[in-house]
Amino acid sequence: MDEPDILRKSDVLQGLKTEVIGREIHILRVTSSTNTHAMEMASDGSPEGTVVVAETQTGGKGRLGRTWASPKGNLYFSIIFRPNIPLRKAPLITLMGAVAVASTLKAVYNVQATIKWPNDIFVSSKKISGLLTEMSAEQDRIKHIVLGIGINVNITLNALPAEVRTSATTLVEETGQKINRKMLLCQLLMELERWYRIFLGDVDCMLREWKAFNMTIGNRVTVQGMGESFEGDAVGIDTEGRLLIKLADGILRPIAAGDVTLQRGQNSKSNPPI
Ligand code: BT5
Repeated sequence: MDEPDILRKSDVLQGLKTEVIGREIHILRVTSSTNTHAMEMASDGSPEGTVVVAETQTGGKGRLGRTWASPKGNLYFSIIFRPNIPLRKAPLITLMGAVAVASTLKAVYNVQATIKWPNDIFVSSKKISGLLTEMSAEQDRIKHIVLGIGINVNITLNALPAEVRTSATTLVEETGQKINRKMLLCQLLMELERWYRIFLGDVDCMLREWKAFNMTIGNRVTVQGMGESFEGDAVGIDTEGRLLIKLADGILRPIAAGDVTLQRGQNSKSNPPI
């Protein structure tokens, strides 16, 4: 007999009102990483909008070699994009995805989600979702981008490794209700399609929404990465999605990658560096 809460392709397709994203969808019981799977499919020619979902991942990936704990009961999925945009704009796909996740959580579950640059979604100062973007490019041309999204949904926090448990939350925890994962997945894919369209036509509109959800700008931060660490004030975001840090001498330094830790107590304990 089927497990009651298993995602089925026919159910998802029935609930999905999109034109591109998820029209080709692969739902797996288990894979090492939906991102790795989708990157392989993209290299083999799978079309834009192809989605790979897994009930659990044995090697869920975070950024910079970190891991994403992937017990059953959450959502783990990756989407193939083939945008006709300059390479330097590729990081904006992560921001676009974060806007879609945060706005779905707000619109459907009335959960106040905030985005921590570049790829974390927080609720009640705890991490509920992380995004991982991977890309294949040649010279200045993007071949494909895979956007992977993990969201903690119906698990109990005990299902997460001890070191993550205190800094993580789940949708069931935040809403007090067991979540229909099929509906959540459909809503997310529809919102992703909406924001992907907006992003392609009007980056500024997407960035305005990102700013409305963000928790990073306006804070003093420590930036780590590229073998250095420094402090500054996060004052804005540029049109390539780089975080603008104002240094002590007043100079603005754009950050394309790295770990940002917020100071002034906000999440500084519960929030591991991204
Ligand atoms: C991320 O990395 O947050 C990106 C996570 C992307 C996961 C999705 S799932 C579908 C797709 N397939 C993949 O293989 N990956 C993507 P980062 O910013 O590096 O954060 C990783 C850190 O988050 C870890 O070092 C832990 O501290 C914490 N963490 C790990 N699992 C977590 C979880 N389930 N909930 C909350 N925090 C977690």
